[in-house]
Amino acid sequence: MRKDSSPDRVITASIILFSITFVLMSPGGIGFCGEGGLKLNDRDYFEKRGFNVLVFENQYNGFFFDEKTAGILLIHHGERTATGGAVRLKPAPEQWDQIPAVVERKVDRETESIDVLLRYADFDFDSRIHVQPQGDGVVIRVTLDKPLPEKLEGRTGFNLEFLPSAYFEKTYRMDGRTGIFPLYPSGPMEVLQADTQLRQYAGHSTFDGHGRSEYVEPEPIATGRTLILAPEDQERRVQIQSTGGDLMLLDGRNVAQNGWYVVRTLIPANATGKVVEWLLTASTNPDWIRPAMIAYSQAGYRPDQEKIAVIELDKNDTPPATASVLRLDDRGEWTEKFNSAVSEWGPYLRYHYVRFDFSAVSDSGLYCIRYGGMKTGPFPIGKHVHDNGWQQTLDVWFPVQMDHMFVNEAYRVWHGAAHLDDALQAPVKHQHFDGYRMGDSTETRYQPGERIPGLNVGGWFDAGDYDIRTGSHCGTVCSFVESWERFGLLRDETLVDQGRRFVDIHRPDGEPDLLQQIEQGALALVAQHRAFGRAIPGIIEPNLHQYHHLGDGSTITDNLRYNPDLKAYQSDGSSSGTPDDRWAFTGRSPWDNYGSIAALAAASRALAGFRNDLAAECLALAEKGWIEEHQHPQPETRRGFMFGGTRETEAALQLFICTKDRRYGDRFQELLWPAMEKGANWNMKHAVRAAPYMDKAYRKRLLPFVRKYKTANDEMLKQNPFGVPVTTGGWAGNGFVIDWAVTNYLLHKAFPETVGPEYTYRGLDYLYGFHPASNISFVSGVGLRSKRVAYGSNRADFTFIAGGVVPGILVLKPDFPENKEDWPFLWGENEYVIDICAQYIFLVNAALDLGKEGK
Ligand SMILES: [Ca+2]
Ligand SMILES: [Ca+2]
Ligand SMILES: [Ca+2]
Repeated sequence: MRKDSSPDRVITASIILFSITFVLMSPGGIGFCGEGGLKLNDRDYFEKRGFNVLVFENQYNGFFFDEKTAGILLIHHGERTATGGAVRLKPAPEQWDQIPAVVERKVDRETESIDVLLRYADFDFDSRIHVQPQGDGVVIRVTLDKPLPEKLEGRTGFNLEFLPSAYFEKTYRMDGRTGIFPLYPSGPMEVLQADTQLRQYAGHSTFDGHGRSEYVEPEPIATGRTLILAPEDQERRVQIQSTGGDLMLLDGRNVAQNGWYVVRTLIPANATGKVVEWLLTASTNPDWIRPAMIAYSQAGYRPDQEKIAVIELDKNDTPPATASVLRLDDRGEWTEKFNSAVSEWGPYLRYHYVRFDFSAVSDSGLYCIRYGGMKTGPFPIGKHVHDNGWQQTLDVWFPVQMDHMFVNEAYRVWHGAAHLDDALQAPVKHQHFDGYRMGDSTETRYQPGERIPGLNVGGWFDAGDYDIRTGSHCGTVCSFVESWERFGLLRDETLVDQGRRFVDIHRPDGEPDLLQQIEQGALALVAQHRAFGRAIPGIIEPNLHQYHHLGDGSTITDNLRYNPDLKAYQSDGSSSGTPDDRWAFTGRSPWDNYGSIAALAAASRALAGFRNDLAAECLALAEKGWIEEHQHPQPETRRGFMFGGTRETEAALQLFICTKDRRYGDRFQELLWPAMEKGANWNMKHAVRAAPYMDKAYRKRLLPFVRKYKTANDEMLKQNPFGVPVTTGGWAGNGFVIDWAVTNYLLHKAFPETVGPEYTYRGLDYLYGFHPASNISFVSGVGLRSKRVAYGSNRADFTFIAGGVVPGILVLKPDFPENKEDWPFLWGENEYVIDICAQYIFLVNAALDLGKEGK
């Protein structure tokens, strides 16, 4: 999904919960116990112990369309189990189906109700949703002022989507008929004529008819008036009664693996006033207290580092005053080694927090933390604990992401050589669903649709999708070069053979893997400069029905050059008539071009002595690009621009490091200092990276900013109990935390008297489990318990790619931190991306370097 929207780009996005009128009825005889009804709380959602109903607090933001975080949401015994409650135009809407805009949302404290006015502009169609407590549930009522537009008759309904993984291995009952929720999608389908399909995002289609003019929709797996989900489970039991039309239960996964179980009632034709009314009740445990969560590092701690656990508590919990650390002996017995009072931190989001400082424990060994009746899993303390933290990211995760290569691992093939049919010039005036766009001209010497030679080389699948996104490639290459220059990582566990397009994991080939990855990135960037004389924004599948691909990247296209003389799905063996070749988006972008100039300059240093010809070409292209970009200057309009951050700054610095030419150094400072005045925290990462190459005056000028930065670091402990920057955008913030921790490492190296090592360790601990909501490590395969369900290319199998770093904790408005480990498909929580993974390699090595300071 990844476009340049993640939090170190634009912190936007957010999610609004739509409140629908769920009426929790007294359900009579099925054991819906609870103490009283839902109350509208001061955060504008309906609350009772063990159950919350959020009504469009989180809205569709239009950025990635339906992110399954908007509409009416249910949080049931601490888990978000339902989402997307809204009037929808399909039985099981996919990500790119039309979403309603919220025209108005009114919270009425007098009547304790929430009203939302929704609009589908395409059809000039408005609907109102009213949600109000009733009995011990909510009533959800849909009303229309005007009847459904004719085109929407028979296909418009009120939908609420239940999380499949929350109901796996559970049953349902529809009007007394019982069923088991399907573990794997297998429900009945209906085939419909393509021309009856409602417009999807920008006229694209998610369905590949393969030459047939049709599409499919799921049919109900159960129909009736009263549905009970999970009657056997007090923590998950929800009853929905429809007072009007039938309820239908559908399995959205039949059309899209990231679909949910949908409960829906159709809106009748020619009707106004109340058209749908549900009474929704959830069973609750009146004494429910969410178990305490002890946040700590699953990877363990160095003996000399700060060691803090943050304990997250239900607001109804009464926290014990002390916690202890136990040590495991060789007989398997735990002995208390340390105990101390916990210190109150206070409320943050929806929980209550205390902190437990056990820095005093420093003997090597295996430990756990005990708090109240809880014990954590074991974690090590020792000088070695971070030694292996970065290796799987380089050994496995990056090789798996390599585009244009066949990637093997022992008996397993991850994917074949992909995108050998790259690439065609993208058409003009085109808005792509992954954020790319073309203006009125190609701004190249190529005609729309024309083949561009030489682009089928190098690069990585940018994220859980498969595009070459230039911006993230530049960040990745720069970070790799920084790891190379700072830490000299010679590790060689992977064979990379560019000539044969062959990669073999766990097979050393005598060449450092890091340099081989730098080469992989440089080849893709150089190919763009050869073809266009500059960088372009990226290369991506043209069709939405290709883009949502899951699995082997070599099967997204047919790997045969498009030949317009053949019919679609016809091939002459070397070309085909299927228009599936990727498109190069070629609009002029100083942001991408300067990023590319920076990356090529950096790569030229690392590749010198390894691939001399490529190194020389990288530097020549960077210098030529710099001159040409200045010949027609155009403002950069991306990353951090509001804080004066530009990629020209990065390009100037990298060229200065390469050439020591004062012109670059002067331009760097000319751009940097005004930017520091505008947004020092944003631009500090550039400022500190330059410090080793600049004179004393530079350091002197930087020092006051560094002092302020350090103060801001310490202030973070007032904002949240973890003392790291926790973002609240629609893409969770691990990238931001890593960036911050790395910047602090560089500051510590440059200004050791001002900035200590603790922030770097803290950022790493955060990734490894020292964070809200759960204590899982966000790096797959690193730490005792880590992400085993993530949004990699293999997500349909509910699995992971070792060494990948996920975005982490998404904060749903107003107060719900979430990272689902039983559901891979929430990209804002679980999608690995290349530049963040590269920075993670640097961060672990930074921590290892701190360990060598001999404290
Ligand atoms: Ca992408
Ligand atoms: Ca190697
Ligand atoms: Ca093709």
